[in-house]
Amino acid sequence: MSYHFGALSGSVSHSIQEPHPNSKSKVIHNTSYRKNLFVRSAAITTFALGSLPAWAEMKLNLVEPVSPLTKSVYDLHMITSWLAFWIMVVVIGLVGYAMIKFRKSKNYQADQTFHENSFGRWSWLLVPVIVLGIDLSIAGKANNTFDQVEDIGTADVTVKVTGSQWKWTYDYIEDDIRLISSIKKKEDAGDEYLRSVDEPLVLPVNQRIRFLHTATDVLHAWWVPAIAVKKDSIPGYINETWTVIEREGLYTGQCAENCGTGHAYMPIQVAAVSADAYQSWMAEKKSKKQAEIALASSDKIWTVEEMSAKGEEVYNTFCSACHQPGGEGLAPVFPALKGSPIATGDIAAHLNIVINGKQGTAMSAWGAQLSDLQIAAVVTYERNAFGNNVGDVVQPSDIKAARK
Ligand code: HEC
Ligand SMILES: [Cu+2]
Repeated sequence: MSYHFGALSGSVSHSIQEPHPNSKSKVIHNTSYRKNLFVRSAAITTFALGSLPAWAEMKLNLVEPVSPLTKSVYDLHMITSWLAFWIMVVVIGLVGYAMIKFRKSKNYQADQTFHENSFGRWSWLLVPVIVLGIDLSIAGKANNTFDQVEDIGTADVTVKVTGSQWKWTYDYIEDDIRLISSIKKKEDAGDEYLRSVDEPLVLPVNQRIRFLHTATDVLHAWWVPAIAVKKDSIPGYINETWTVIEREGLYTGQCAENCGTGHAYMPIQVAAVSADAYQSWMAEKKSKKQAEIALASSDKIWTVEEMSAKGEEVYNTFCSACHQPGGEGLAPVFPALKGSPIATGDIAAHLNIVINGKQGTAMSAWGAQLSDLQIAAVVTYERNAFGNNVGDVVQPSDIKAARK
């Protein structure tokens, strides 16, 4: 043991009862080190004070909750953090007190009769009982929160949330409306890049919302800490969460399951609006959809120019992230469409890969996600843009036929 002590304090071997043989001379053995320490702590303090405004900006705590469930998660976090903090204060205080009060240089001797009085005898029992009591009351509170998480009752609005590489698809089950929400491009997002999307999920406040979580390819997790708890999105399974958003606002989150190289590029935004605003937003979405359907099923024969113009929009929304705006692709994973044998060759093969996707690659089956008109438009665009100049036009009726 003695060599161990020696290594730490630079002293020679001695017993606890003996005073430190040369305590005075050993305490301050290196003044330049001390000076150095002083300069360093002064520098750190100056820096810390100088950056006070930055500190005020910095949010150290969890996001402020705005739903009953996230509030109880937040409360749980606060109560455990404060308990841990005060336990730490008491324990460090006691250790510090003991270290100073009973220090070796004062020649203190351990109390040899501690276990003989009643405090010494009962504290061994009491302390664990108190600790266990605190543990159990936290566990009880946590259990209530878990019950609340699983309290899936009827809902006013049901949204199926589907994660895919790398976007979110929202289906409003009752209203049969679908949103596809992707990251907002850097040039449009500015400072909000990686935190903003092109199409936020719109929800009414003070209504009970049910989320059904699933995924099309790999595990994702839809996570908006202010309004809802996090559950995995698993292909082939449906997980359920719920919320009641109590305040209007734009709430931000992100995919919380490492889902591949684009994991960082699938942010989430939820716009919580008043019931009235929600109704009119939904009405507008519906009439837009109605118009799309009418247009897609009309007998209108589209020209190459009309189709390509429409297709450019579709392409820039859904395809350009991988195939790039100029169709040059991103070697080696995302093939170029510019001069691609498929995009300039047989129409049937082109329609096939767009409608059915390609198993085991990032190319998903767009047939399930886009309308006949959208697919006809994007395929026409691909065949005529990027200098492909095939010159043919695909009609919505061709897509209808190709889907069978
Ligand atoms: C997430 C990335 C991604 C997105 C988004 C995407 N694709 Fe693809 N696409 C791929 C990959 C990967 C392939 C190559 C598949 C393979 O290995 O054959 C591919 C292949 C293709 C091909 C065949 C090209 C060739 O020469 O092999 C066409 C055509 C195509 N995609 C069209 C589209 C259209 C239209 C859209 C939008 C509606 C789209 N893609 C969106 C990843 C993507
Ligand atoms: Cu993801």
